[in-house]
Amino acid sequence: MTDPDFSTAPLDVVVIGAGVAGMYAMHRLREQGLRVHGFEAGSGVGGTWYFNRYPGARCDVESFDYSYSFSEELQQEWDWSEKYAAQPEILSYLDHVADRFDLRSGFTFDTRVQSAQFDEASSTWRVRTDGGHDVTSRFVVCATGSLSTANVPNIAGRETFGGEVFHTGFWPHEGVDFTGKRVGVIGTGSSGIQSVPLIAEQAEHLFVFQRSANYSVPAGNTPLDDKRRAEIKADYAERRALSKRSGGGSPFVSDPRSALEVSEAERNAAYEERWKLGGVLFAKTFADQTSNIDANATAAAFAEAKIRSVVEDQAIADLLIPNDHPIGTKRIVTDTDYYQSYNRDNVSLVDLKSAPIEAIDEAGIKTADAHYELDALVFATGFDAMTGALDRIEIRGRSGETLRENWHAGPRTYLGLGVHGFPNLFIVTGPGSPSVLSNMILAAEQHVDWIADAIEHLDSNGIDTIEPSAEAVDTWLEECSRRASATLFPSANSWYMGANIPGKPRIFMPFIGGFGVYSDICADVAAAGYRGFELN
Ligand code: N01
Repeated sequence: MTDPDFSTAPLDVVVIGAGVAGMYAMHRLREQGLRVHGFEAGSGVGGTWYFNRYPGARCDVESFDYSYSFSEELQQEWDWSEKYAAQPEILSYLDHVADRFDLRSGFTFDTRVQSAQFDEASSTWRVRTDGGHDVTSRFVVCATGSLSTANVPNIAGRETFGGEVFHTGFWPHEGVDFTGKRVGVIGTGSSGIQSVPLIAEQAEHLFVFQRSANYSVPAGNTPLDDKRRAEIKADYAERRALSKRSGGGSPFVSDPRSALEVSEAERNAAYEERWKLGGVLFAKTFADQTSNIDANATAAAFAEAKIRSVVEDQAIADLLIPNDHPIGTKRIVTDTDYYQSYNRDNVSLVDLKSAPIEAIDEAGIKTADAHYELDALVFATGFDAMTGALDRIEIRGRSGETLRENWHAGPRTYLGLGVHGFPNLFIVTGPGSPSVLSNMILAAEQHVDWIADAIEHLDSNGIDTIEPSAEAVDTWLEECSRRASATLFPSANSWYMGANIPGKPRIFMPFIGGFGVYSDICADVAAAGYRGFELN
């Protein structure tokens, strides 16, 4: 596809990224009559679902909820085959959406934005790419994703490994056949835990290198039949309304009581019900589960018993039971047969807490007490979350300051949407918004709608720029920090806290007050004439 002629006049909007947020931004902003163009590093749409093709990749939000709500026809016509959709089905869905709304024509693919610089005299952004584009635009919408910049730990000798090397977040499109191979997986977050059972089915031997154990709840995935699909579709409006008012963007609410005020029998019955429902919702069985350590301990004990009941060797179960964070304060993983994998003869758990990795060499991994010979190595080591993708673009604001400099002590936004000193730059599901704590598709829609309305407001009032005031950013940071401090989340060494990246400032990045609450705040800000933003 050839690019449009960028030289005739400034674009209205450059969209960075063609994942779920960038795709909707392209649709919504075009519908508003704006001249929009997007750049995407991948060769196709889908973002996370384009890149994360590792075996077992599956969404942990139910498929009917993890889908666009903006088009009633779209949500009625698409048929999900499973309760929790796997990556190939989600990518087909996103490809379908791109075709149906002609979104691909708005993007240049295989192209990474390298820099964006604001010019105060013309109130425009100059955006340059690694494909040689040099484009002027009134607005920039960063739909760059929260988990899109791979973290590959700098382990001594990493480059010397003689076998195949993969990162779960950038999996080969043609798939990988591990048959007959000795495979090492480093990392036991969602990506590692989801891929282990499938790699174990193929590999001659699988070594799972675990630094910290994580809590995982079985997905309880089931096929969806016509009857179930019809039931959900008949009630879609109500389901969406509940999701949009909820804390996490799906139609499930916690029991408002404390886990400690009900009897043990009632509490365990509630946990059992959530456990069967599957996935991360277990963390929200009772309202105080992630704010009261004693309430949390009851959920942790329940999960521990579940792990022990599956894993045959209790010494291995001991290692698989987390002991360094309250349950739910790192994202609970949604798995299929993860713990069962450790009952296989060809799977070994390598405990890095007792014997850390010392080096990678040509033949494999050397820990403090052994050497593991490997044919293939899988880094399931996560991402430089929430700030990584923005950090690698040279974004320069009004005074020439870079976003990187502005965020040197941690990300500073107002509502996660805008940054002081960076007029007309919008971030979708950025730090300071519910983002990764919510259903990312509904969160992206809410943000993009807000951004589109803001641009409409500017255009209909002859206003050139919108930029959060310094005070609004300070106040919002305090608000986010106050809300996070009232929970157990800051006590975990999670990627929410930036703790997985050496040297990254330690700050709880998402807004934890809930998706519904947050949406109301954004609506209220707009209704009050964009309170906290300077309009010029
Ligand atoms: O990454 P992670 P992820 N040596 O950061 C380990 C979403 N997601 O890709 O905990 C040894 O969670 C690290 O150990 P530790 C979801 O939101 C969703 O799995 O730092 N180990 C950890 O075990 C998720 O939370 C789905 O001690 C090292 C692992 O690598 C987020 O993406 C599926 C190491 C990284 O875990 C990220 O998940 C997949 C080192 N030097 C992802 N460095 C769904 O289900 C890191 N580790 C929708």
